[in-house]
Parts: sequence; structure tokens; C-alpha cells
Amino acid sequence: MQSALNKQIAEELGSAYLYQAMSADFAAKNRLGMAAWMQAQAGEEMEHARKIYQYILDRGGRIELMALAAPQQSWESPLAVFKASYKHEQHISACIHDLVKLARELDDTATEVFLAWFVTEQVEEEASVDEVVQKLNQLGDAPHALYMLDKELGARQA
Ligand code: OFO
Repeated sequence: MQSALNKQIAEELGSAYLYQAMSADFAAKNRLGMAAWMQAQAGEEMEHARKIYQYILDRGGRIELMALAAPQQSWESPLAVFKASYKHEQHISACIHDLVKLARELDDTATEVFLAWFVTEQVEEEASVDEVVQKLNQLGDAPHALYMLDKELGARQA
């Protein structure tokens, strides 16, 4: 369980790294609201990693930090970014569900209960990204509408 949780720390830090790269790509293309939204998302991912980190320590376990691969640096459109983010969140949900299964197999009730927060969080994460994907699908490439959406996303509270 400890080894699987350490791998999940790397997944969460990898999520933060990916979203920071998405934020940087938006910033380079002057989509500053979307850049801020992704920056806030990267911050949430760091929090996810810290939660698991602290849990391992609380259980008297050992932290093992792993190498992170460089994320993609550039995307062709805002829709491509948010679609990639949605796909990534589905991957993270699958990782969390695998951790729950493992905790059950090991009869590790404390870890199963700890992971319940992440199960709920993933429902929210997928829904919030999917909402942006749906909006972008409706807007197409209409520049004025994209400008308004950029402003709306920039209002996200971290
Ligand atoms: Fe995006 O929820 Fe963690 O990784």
C-alpha cells in the first residue's frame, strides 16, 4: 500500500506539472484567464500530493519521491488543452479506484477511508473540466466568446 501511495504522489505531482505547462502555454498565447485557471488547478494538485504525503508519514511510513517526466508544452487550441485535461482526470480517477481496490484487498480500512475523499474529489474534478470542454464545444472559434470565457475562467478562486 505504501508503494502504491508513493506512486500516487508522483501522479499528483505529475498532474501539477502538466497543469502548470498548460498554464504556461495559455500565458504565452495571452489567454490570461485560462492561465490563471490552470495555475489554480496546479496548486490543487500539489495539495493532493501533500495530503497523501502527510498520510504516509502519519502512518509511520516512508516517503519515496520519484522522477517526473516532462509534460507536453504546447497545445493547438483551448479546446485541445481542456480535452487533454479531462482525459488526464479520467486517468487519475482510475488510479484512485485502483488504490481503493488494493486497500480493500489488504483489509486496510484506514487507507480505504482516507481515499474516500479522493474518490469524491475526482467526481468534482472531472465535472469541472468537462463543464469547460462543453462550453468550448459550444463556442467554437468565435473570438469574442472565447475572450469572455477567458475572463470568466480567470475569476476562479484558488
Ligand atoms: Fe486533478 O486530481 Fe489530483 O491528480
